[in-house]
Amino acid sequence: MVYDARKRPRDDADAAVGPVNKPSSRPVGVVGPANKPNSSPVAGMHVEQICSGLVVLRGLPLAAQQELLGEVASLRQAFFTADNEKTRGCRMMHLGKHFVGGKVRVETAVPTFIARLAAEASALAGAGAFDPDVAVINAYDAGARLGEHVDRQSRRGRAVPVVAFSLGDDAEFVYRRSWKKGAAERTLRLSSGDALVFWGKCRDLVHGMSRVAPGTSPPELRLEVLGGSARRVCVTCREH
Ligand SMILES: O=C(O)CCC(=O)C(=O)O
Repeated sequence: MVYDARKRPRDDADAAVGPVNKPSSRPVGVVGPANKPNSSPVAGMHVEQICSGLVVLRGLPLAAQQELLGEVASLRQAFFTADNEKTRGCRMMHLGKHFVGGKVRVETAVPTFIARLAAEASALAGAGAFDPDVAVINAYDAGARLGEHVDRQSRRGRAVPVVAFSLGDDAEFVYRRSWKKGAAERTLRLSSGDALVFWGKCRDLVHGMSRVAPGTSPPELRLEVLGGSARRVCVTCREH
C-alpha cells in the first residue's frame, strides 16, 4: 500500500499556542532555481499552519523518507544512549558543532541531502533561508519518550527555524508556549514523512515527545537498518 500521510485527518488537539491562524494549505513554494522545474521531494508536501511560527509539512514521499533513513544509517557517527529521566529508550546522535559540558565538540557534518531537505522545508513553511550545520538524530524504541526542553537558538536569533523530520511510527509531540506553570500544553501527532518547522514566536517552544504509537510506520521503511530496535527516528536540524 502506498502510504499517504496527507490523507490523515488533522488532530483536534492541534490548536495553536498563541493566536490561532486557521490551518492553511498554501501553494507549494519554489525552492529550486526559478527557471528550472522544481524536483525537490519537499515541493509536494502539504502545508499545515498551526499558528504563526509553527508549521507541519505532511507527506514527504516514501522514496525520500527511505533516502533520509539511508543517510542516517550510513553515518559514521555513533549513536549514544541517553536513557535518563528525560530521554527514556532513546538513542541520540549529534552532527555538526555541539556543546557538551560547556565545551565545543565538532562531530560529523550534517550530510548535504539532509541539509538540503531541511532548507527546502524551511522555505516551503515560510521560515525563509536556512543553512543547517547542526543536527540531532533521535532513535526511539517502543515506549520511548523525550522530556520537555527548549532547543538552543541560532547565533542569528529566533528567526532561524528548527526543522525536524519524522520517520517510522507516529509520535505525540507535546508543546507549550513557556515553562510557566499553567501554560497550555498541546499535542501534535507526527507521522512518518512529516516535517515540523518552528521559528519566530514559536522558536523557543517548550517541547518533547510523549509517546510512540506502535505499528504505525509505513511497512516499507526498514528502521532495522539502524541496528537496535528503533521504532521512530527524528532528524532535527538547526543552524548554529
Ligand atoms: O522526536 C521529536 O519529535 C522531537 C525531537 C526533539 O525535540 C529534539 O531532538 O530536540
